[in-house]
Amino acid sequence: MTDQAPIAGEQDLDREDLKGAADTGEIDAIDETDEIDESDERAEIDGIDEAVAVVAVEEIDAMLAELDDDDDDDDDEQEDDEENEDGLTLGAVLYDRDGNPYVRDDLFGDEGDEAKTFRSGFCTIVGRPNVGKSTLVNQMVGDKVSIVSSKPNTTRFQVRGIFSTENAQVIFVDTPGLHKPKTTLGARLNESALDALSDVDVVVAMVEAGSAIGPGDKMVLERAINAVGNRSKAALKVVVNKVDKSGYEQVAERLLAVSSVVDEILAAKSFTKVNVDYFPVSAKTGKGAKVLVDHIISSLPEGPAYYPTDVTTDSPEAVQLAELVREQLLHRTHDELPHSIACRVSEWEWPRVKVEILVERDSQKGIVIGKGGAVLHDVGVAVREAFAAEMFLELFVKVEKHWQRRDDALDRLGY
Ligand SMILES: Nc1nc2c(ncn2[C@@H]2O[C@H](COP(=O)(O)OP(=O)(O)O)[C@@H](O)[C@H]2O)c(=O)[nH]1
Ligand SMILES: [Mg+2]
Repeated sequence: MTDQAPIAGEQDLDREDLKGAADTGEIDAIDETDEIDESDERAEIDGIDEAVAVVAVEEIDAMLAELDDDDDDDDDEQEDDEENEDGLTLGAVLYDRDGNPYVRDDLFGDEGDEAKTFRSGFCTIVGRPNVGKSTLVNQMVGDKVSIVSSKPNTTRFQVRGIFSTENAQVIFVDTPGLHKPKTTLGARLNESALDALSDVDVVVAMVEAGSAIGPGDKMVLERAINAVGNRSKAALKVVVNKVDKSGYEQVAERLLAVSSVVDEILAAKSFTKVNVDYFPVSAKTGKGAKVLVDHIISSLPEGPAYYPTDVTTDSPEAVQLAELVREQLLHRTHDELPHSIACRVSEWEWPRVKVEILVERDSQKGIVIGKGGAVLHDVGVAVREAFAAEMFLELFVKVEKHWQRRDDALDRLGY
């Protein structure tokens, strides 16, 4: 992987951490008043808003304390291992001859009924472009399944990131950012994000700690609330992301602001049963992600694993590869160009692979190729490093006029 691409390995929250937490069933609620130390007078405060703020500040204190405390990691891992053994659920999910998963709960004795409960379901992440949805999905899954860049509208597909523990499987659905579309591609991206909100178990609506809750965020929250509002079993998790960039007063302020917007929307729609929790998170460092994942799992219905438990995405390899090429190009291009780039694998004869890079204008072709082919060369090196060193990767640049506005081109690209 390249240094531009945040991946799980570089971050301090790893898959085992998440697994351990889920296995032990330890749930570290930040919105529930019973989690507050009873000696703390602030716990007496009546009313959700204050409770959210109090716990949020405590949560962030703990997060900051952890930052100085890297040595603890080994001990934690050991503890998790021990607890894993205690809460063992042996192969509760099996696969039949056709590879379909099913649950056998008659294989074990009566003891530990709770541990045997297997939960599974879909969790869709929505938010304005660039708030950090893809980064969070990668962080929660513990693998790089969705590409990330500082340019808005990087994600063009619904990307599924699959996270499995012994007791649960969450299928995270990363979506393109919800925004006001200017092109046919933009309209399709919005549709795709809204599509992913139908029939979900959990919706994560994400805002950023560093900027005020604007009209774009309100639209996102409204869509998210609509998706869960009439379904008593669906839950909404509101995430305030990028807390690593803000002081905790600002984070607490943002948590309060977003919760009052949510309350307003709920009141306006007369939804009374919506189950909403608030989480301060840094998708980039992983702080707060484990708590969030635990909560998401506890909100899932009982059900079998939908995917084999050792896969982290259902994106075909050719799509993953084309996306990695696009990610590297996004890191090296500016202004309007990132939106004009599309990539697709045109030949796959492993280890020989050809990827076509589409741009919209002749003038863009030169920029993508770079002086003496320098840009393409660097992209190729980074992609091979991230994907497979033994691959022979050929990159071609083609001009396809106005592909973003043409249905036929979008169909061909799978958008
Ligand atoms: N500082 C900081 N940056 C973040 C965090 N999460 C995401 N980012 C950055 O925000 C930009 C957009 O992230 P991305 O995941 O592509 O956002 P998306 O458009 O919502 O999917 C990237 O440059 C990320 O590295 C975070 O928690 N902290
Ligand atoms: Mg994204």
